[in-house]
Amino acid sequence: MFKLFKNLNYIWNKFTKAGDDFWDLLEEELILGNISFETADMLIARLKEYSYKENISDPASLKNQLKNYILDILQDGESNELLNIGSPRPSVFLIVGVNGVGKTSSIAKLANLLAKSRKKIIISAADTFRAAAIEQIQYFGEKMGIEVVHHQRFSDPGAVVFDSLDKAVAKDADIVIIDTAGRMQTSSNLMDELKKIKRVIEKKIGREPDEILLVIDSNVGQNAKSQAEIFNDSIGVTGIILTKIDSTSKGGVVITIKNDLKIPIKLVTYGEKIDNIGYFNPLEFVNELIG
Ligand SMILES: Nc1nc2c(ncn2[C@@H]2O[C@H](COP(=O)(O)OP(=O)(O)O)[C@@H](O)[C@H]2O)c(=O)[nH]1
Ligand SMILES: [Mg+2]
Repeated sequence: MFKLFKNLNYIWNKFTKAGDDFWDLLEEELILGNISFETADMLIARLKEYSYKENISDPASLKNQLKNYILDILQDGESNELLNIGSPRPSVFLIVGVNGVGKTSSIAKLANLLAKSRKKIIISAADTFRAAAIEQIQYFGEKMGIEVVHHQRFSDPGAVVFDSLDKAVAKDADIVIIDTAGRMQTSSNLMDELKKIKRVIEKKIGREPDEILLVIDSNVGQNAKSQAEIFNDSIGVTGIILTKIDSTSKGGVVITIKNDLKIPIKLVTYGEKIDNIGYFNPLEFVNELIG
């Protein structure tokens, strides 16, 4: 696949039998891979219990069992990695996240991915705050032949979304993908704006957005959890887009986000090219992470 998380392969080869050094090093590496202290602790405790109960201490078997425990977390719950696309049309995806995490570029990638499966997409340029955000998405739209609905800079994002949803109905679009701002004067300002956008959507389509996808930069590490908490508490998050996994060895935080907040990871991006995006695959992820 692609370079992903810090590979733990060396640990399984370094020891012939699990002892204190093995457990300490394994826990340390999990935490360095940005699995939170609590989650790493829980995984190690489960694995130790298994080891003692079953009297199994060879690293290869423990490695497989650890993979199972992580898969348990990632595959837990009714929510899967698939995007909620369907009727009634159009499906509405709201894309949120702090500045610079990769919202706008992920939207271009996602639009391109969905357009390939013959979905008619409208992009809504509702980040009216950041300089050049509108031009950035317009540029992608023109290149991909996807319509971008936009207003002037500093105009009301709610009005852009309102127009985008009208346009989607008029053009019989399948999916509307909404870009949003990542930075305001204060974080409560940003959350208020996102809540307002959400209300505009709800009024217009008579239901919640079909997806509220939080974009997380895999390089930010443990801070990602508090970002997820803030967005989830304010507007509700249905899934994560994990970006920039080509440039990190710290992707383990998504295990914590899934374990603690029950938010599934839906998509990953792994480069700046338009097709550097894929649906999240838990098994692939665990194999990359654990070796
Ligand atoms: N290497 C790499 N860079 C990325 C990826 N996704 C986004 N970027 C870069 O991150 C920067 C910020 O992206 P942007 O979409 O403007 O972030 P936004 O502020 O959240 O909209 C840009 O330079 C992107 O090219 C990725 O998967 N891999
Ligand atoms: Mg942007």
